[in-house]
Amino acid sequence: MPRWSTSRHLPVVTVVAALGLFAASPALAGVDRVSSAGTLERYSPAVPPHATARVDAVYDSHGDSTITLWVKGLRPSTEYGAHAHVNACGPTAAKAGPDFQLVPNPDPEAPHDPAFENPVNEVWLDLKTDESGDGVATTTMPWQFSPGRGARSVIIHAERTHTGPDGPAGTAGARLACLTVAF
Ligand SMILES: [Cu+2]
Repeated sequence: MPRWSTSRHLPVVTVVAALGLFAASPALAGVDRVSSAGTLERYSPAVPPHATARVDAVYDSHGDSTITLWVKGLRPSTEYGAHAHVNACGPTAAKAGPDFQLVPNPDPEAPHDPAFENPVNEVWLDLKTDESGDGVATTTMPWQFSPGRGARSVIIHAERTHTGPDGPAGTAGARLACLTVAF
C-alpha cells in the first residue's frame, strides 16, 4: 500500500494540497520510511546472477528525502550509475520509464538539459563496488515525492551518470538491472 494512503496521513495531504504551497509529501507529518530489497531484475549478462540490492528512503519532518542504495554481488571494483525511475521494473529495461524528475523537463527537443538532468532534480545513486562487488550510495534531496507522482524503481546503469561535457547530461549508459521500490 502506498505510504500516503494511510488514514493517518490523509489530513496532511488534504491541508497541503488546499494551501497549494508545494508538492509536499505526507511525510511532513514526521519521519517516514520506505524500504525495498531483493534480487535484481537483470537485463544484461554483465550483471552476475543473484546480485541483490536494497533501497531505503527516509522522509523527514523538514521535507527532505534521504535515499540509500546498497548493492551486493555486482562486478568487483566497478563504477555504476543508478537513478530512481518513474515505473516499476518490468521484463524489459524500458518498462521502468524515464528518470524521475521533480520538475519535468518541458522541452522534448532538449532531453539532456543539465537544468533538469541533475542530482537535485533527479535521484542519482551512482556508486563504485568494492573488491567483493558490494557498494553503497546515498543522496539527500530538499524535497519529497507527492501523492500520485512518485518513482517506482531504481535502475542500475553501466556508466557513471554524465553531467554534460563528458556526455549527455543525465545519461549513464545501458540499463543493466532494476529493483522495484514504492517510493
Ligand atoms: Cu536512469
